[in-house]
Amino acid sequence: MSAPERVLVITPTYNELESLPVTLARLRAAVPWADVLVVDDGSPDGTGALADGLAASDERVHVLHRPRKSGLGGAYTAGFTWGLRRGYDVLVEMDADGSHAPEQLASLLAAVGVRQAVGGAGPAGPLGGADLALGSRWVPGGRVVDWPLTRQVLSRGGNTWARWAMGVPLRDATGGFRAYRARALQAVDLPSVRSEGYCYQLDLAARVVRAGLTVVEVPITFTERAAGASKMSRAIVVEALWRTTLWGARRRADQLLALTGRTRRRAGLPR
Ligand SMILES: Nc1nc2c(ncn2[C@@H]2O[C@H](COP(=O)(O)OP(=O)(O)OP(=O)(O)O)[C@@H](O)[C@H]2O)c(=O)[nH]1
Ligand SMILES: [Mg+2]
Repeated sequence: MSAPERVLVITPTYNELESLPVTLARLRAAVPWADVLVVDDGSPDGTGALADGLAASDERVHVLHRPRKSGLGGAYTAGFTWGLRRGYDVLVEMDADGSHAPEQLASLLAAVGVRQAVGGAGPAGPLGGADLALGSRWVPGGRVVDWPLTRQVLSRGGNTWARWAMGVPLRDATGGFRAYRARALQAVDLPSVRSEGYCYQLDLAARVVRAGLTVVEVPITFTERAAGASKMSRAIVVEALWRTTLWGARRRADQLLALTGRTRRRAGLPR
């Protein structure tokens, strides 16, 4: 009988004093066998100290402190690196602000084949699921609650644009509620990822697809945060726009070069 799989839920925080304890309590109740890593960027409101307090009384909770606010992408890369070094089988991204329902985590875990997530009958160990499961707002069954129309339009529009520019057939590649098999993260070459914000999510999903691994989208209900302030900014949107445009232009140029090469070869000309 194989050992149960080890799951690490990574939750980045910046000024989430009100939200973090609620989110962690829900998570520990929903998936008590998963470990948690809070990655705090020196939150001035004391979220880091609060997380240390929670970790002191719960051996499944861990905290990684970074000195200052350095972006969501870097926080996740630091968390993934921490988890991969410790041999976790599955690494999950989940926001602290309550937008991602811990009660829906089991369906993401089931999609990457974690047997504990489907009731634990039979031997533990991989069921042969996907390499990456994306929590998706924009597939049938997916929903958003209390999210302003402007944000919905931005998210849907951004995903449509990214799908076209990057050629990645995903409905919601910018979301931050997802479960990776360790092998998917090992395939993406984390140290070379430069993107932040939404772009980080897109970048990683595209890299997993291009590595030839399997990505599935699982419907989720995304709920607007009840407390604290959003860290979403114009800079994050602008970054996503210029990076996807650049990636898209490169992809089209590569396609064009490949096409020209094929045509010249067929005509018997040197390339
Ligand atoms: N460690 C760290 N966490 C961050 C940083 N920026 C945002 N976060 C956390 O990442 C999660 C998502 O950030 P949000 O502010 O909710 O941004 P968002 O979900 O993209 O936007 P909203 O839909 O407006 O909430 C939250 O748990 C934040 O506290 C950062 O620079 N460092
Ligand atoms: Mg949020």
